[in-house]
Amino acid sequence: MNTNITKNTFVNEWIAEMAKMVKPSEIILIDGSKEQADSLRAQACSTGEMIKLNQEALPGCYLHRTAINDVARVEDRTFICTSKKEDAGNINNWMDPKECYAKLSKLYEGSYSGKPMYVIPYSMSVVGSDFAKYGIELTDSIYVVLNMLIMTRVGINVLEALGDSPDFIKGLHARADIDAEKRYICHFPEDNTIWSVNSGYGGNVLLGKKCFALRIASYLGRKEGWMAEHMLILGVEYPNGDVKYISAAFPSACGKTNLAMLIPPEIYREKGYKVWCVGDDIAWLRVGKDGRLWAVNPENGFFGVAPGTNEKSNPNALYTSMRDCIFTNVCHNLDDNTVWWEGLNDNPPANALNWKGEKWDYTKYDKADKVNTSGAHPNSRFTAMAENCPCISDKFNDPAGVPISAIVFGGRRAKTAPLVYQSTSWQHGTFIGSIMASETTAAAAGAVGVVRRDPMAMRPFVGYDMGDYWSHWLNMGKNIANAPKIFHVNWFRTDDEGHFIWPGFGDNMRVLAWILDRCEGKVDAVETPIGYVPYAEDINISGLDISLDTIRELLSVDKELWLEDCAAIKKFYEQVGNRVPAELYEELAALEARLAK
Ligand code: OXD
Ligand code: MN
Repeated sequence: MNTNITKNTFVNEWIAEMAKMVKPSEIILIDGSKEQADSLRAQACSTGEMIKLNQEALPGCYLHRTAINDVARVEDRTFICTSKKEDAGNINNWMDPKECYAKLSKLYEGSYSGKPMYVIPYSMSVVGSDFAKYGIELTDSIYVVLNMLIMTRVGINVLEALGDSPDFIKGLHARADIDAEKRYICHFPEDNTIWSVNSGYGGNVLLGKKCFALRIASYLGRKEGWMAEHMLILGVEYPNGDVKYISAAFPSACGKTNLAMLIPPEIYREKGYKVWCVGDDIAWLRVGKDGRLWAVNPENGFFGVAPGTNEKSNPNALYTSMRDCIFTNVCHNLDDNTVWWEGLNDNPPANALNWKGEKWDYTKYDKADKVNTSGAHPNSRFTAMAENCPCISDKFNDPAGVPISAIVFGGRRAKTAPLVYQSTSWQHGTFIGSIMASETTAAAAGAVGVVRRDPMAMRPFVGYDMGDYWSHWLNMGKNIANAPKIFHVNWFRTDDEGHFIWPGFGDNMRVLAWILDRCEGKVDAVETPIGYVPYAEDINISGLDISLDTIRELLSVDKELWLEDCAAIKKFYEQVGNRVPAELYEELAALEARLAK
């Protein structure tokens, strides 16, 4: 078998070594051409791996179903394999690299037999740019190839940019038996290597995304002096044409895609305000020559959650998903060969297959048992091209990225966090990021949700020790002469009946406007124990059915709740271990002292 399929001997030798283990029938280089992609799509449809949808309603769109035991990222089977356990830290699962290579080699052995090996050369960020990092993913799945073609920049030009360098991330993926008990998503940051086996689900197998652009990249960023973050990037255009950029980190399923593609309310639109999307999930950030922090979205598409996406929540995402898109695990409407998901509209199809491919009866839908009764899986996805997004920023392909004015952290908190507050310094902002948390909706009526600490929304994605990661944040702050201001938002505050108080979605623009006004020094704020909070009058509520008193309530800080939170934060820091920077303990002590006054 010819394994010399590139001009790079490091690539060829690695392919040969992997091929010896997985034993493919042939090796196919993915060249990024339309002809090759068309032929792979046709092949996937002929085997049932994909279903071609109604091409009039959904041009270029396809449906794929994963195995029913393989529908989400698997954090408990995700490992950081550093030679020293302490370098992976307490929050990550760790395996000794030698042991892991040996264990997984057995699972990979012969796993491609009878199937081709697809070699995908891809770039995270614009090929040839200062931000760009290259990877090669080997896979036995056409679905993976077609998703990678949307999510990353793939093609021969990546190999040309790599030249004869050994500096690429080696990713090996095999579906093997899709055995959940033998599923492993393993990262070897010291070897620039990712091994994924026994899964066919996006976040586990599209290796450019979480595995490379967050876990491996965060490790590289620390080594090289930049940051890889779980952040959307958006630009707010002012009526005079100026655009200010914000990056924001929220835990998974807290509305990053919706915020990134926000449509401002009428009162802003009529004045000429617009919001442009640069990215919805990942930001790579570097200090520019001008002393500002510059960001790119290293991805080339969106891997968005389908349920809940609709004309109100995110018309831009809906439009983007209506062409050249791969839908995964959504409901298949057999009457018109289109797709449907919970929250799309109030018309579930009567003649449909559910995400498992079984005949679906929408009248049996039970909110308490979504996985078994819904048409679309709660984690069903659309893989859509950034260039098809109506609000994609004209800076999306700019190799320099965009200058960031504000960093925003956020979580889902029923009571504790106010609608918005601002840190008093970069160090305090790092502290705010480190204590980020989100509440799961509690099953028992009336019970408060379970709080999961998710620092910087990176809990599942830091490729090294969390304490070291916070030190890296503090160090970065020292090198950014003109650092972004750091904020925290909470769209999810509820009243005593558990209803959300803030309308969210497009109206979040009102909070972004305050944030940017603060960055420009255009508005005052109230100093509270947790940071700067807006004067209620400074949140624009014109056109909203909300009173100033409600805004006051949304902005209130309950000292008792915060003191309870401090105790929980202390416990979490202890869990993170002995590499938590002293500066963060100082911030915690100072917060407690201010609250106790
Ligand atoms: C996530 C995602 O799980 O982006 O965060 O898919
Ligand atoms: Mn994400």
